[in-house]
Amino acid sequence: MFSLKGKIALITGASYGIGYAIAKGYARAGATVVFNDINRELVDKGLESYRADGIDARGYVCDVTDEKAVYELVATIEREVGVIDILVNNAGIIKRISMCEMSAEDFRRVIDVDLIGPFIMSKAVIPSMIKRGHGKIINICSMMSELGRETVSAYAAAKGGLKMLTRNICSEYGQYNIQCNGIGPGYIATPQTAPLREIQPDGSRHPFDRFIISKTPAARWGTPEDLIGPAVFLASDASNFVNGHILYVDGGILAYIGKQP
Ligand code: NAP
Ligand code: GCO
Repeated sequence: MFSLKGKIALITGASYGIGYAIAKGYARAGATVVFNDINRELVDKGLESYRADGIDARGYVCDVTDEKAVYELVATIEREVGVIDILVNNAGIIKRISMCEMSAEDFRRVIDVDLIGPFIMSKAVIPSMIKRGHGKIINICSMMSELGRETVSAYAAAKGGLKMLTRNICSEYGQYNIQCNGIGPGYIATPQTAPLREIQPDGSRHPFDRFIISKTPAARWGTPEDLIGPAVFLASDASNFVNGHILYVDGGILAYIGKQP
């Protein structure tokens, strides 16, 4: 029931990082992997990585916030590869700026990519899922779907909204055997969090790095590979009665008050 054989999976923003790891896991589980990224350079870089990993992935350039381009992308994939069975809304950005210093334009851009992008991608694939009688949508949420912190107001608002969009897609389309769930990664070692793990000039670990280690019962940062099993589960028949759920893959952060300093 965990096999993805015969399924076509589209993972957005999957040239590297979490999206790439999930796509690799899907390929290993038997799926045909399709991905998009924001420019040709990233798509080509991604294709090279997939080839090196022995994965025959298809890559397309598409900005998830461009509604016309998204509908063209889905139509092209349906023509060239087949109907999308699994959509992972992974593409995302973060801008770490204190709220009162943040422009409305910057705030809007984060909401655009992290929340409106998944909205557009989901509504572009749902009609064919309804016709097929099944579909899986997995939204990559965040700890910030539940918690706030300084400088991530736009990102937290987007990821909190993405949690509720997940529940609403479940509510509106569950009757068509479409399951829409979220994965809430904890703090994962990818380029997006590299600034939070930079070694300090004196050679010590970044204060935020030490802080996350103290807040995580697993006492380590997650890796993109930690997300593969949960992502395969939510894309497979094993989760056909799981809907509207946010599966936190955070090493226990959300359960833990944190180690006494
Ligand atoms: P990331 O840098 O956020 O990767 C996101 C990918 O999406 C990049 O390839 C990025 O391209 C692409 N992208 C950005 N805007 C796009 C757009 N408008 N259209 C299409 N693609 C776009 O790295 P990540 O850490 O692997 O994050 C992946 C997802 O997990 C994101 O949604 C992130 O919010 C979420 N997440 C990350 C963590 C973590 O600790 N790393 C934890 C929880 C959730 P560019 O390289 O050009 O930006
Ligand atoms: C931050 C981090 C987090 C992670 C992730 C945690 O600045 O706090 O970037 O937001 O990206 O979303 O789940």
